Amino acid sequence: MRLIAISDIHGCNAQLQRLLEKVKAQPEELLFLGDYVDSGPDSAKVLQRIAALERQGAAALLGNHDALFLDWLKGLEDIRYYCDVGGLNTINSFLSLLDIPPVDAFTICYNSRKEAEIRTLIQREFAAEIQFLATRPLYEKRDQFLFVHAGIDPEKGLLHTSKEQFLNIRESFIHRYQGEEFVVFGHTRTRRLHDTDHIYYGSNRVIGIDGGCAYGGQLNALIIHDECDELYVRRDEKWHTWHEQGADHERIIGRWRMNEVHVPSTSSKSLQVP
Ligand SMILES: [Mn+2]
Repeated sequence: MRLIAISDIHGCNAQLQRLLEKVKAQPEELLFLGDYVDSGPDSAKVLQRIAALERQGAAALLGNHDALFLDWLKGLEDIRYYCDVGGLNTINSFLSLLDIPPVDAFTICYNSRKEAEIRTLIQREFAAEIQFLATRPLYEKRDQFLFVHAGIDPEKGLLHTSKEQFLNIRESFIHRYQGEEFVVFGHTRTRRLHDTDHIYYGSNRVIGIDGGCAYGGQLNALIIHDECDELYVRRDEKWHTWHEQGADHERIIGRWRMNEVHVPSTSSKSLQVP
């Protein structure tokens, strides 16, 4: 079975739909690494799509933005901060599913009665989606791969990583992780790690996949079968494939193969998209 990881969709429902059409995955092959909401235009639809796939067998983790949205719904997050990090589009994506016109930032930020009204409405009308989000796990293990939103504590390891670290850790994990398992993560845009939106294969067995789709980048799918492939859609919705043959990639896949009982063929083809 293949494993297909996708992260940081951030309301980019059109790109997600195209990526899924091209990947042609079975639901149980899919792992979503969180941050379904905020910034992009269609957070509510993304959430409904992910919840449906999860019911069919996909894995779906919690991201820090998903946690922020839940906190705002519980009255634990300041609306001005939440709007600053893309939350207004999330709120309006839910209102639009109810055929309610969008609320502007000024109204929701400075009219607490209106804010409470909208919060109550979303809680009532989207109880199933909110319950889905509130029950997302923080990590998923498959064979020698660990899937997380942001990373794990590089010193203490998986079992002693706090929720805060699972959702928010960056450089200290990415550069100092030295564990045996491959860790697939989102959250930190790969452009910050290697100057492109493609998947980042660190020589220390970390694989970053956040292509920054909601910020003008691309939505990546890491496809793990007998080797790692990448399929992606850029925000302009044009399709490309890309198959890294660089040194880090070869090294990391080499290590993975050494640990595998089944040694895959080296001649397997990457996915080709016309
Ligand atoms: Mn994140």
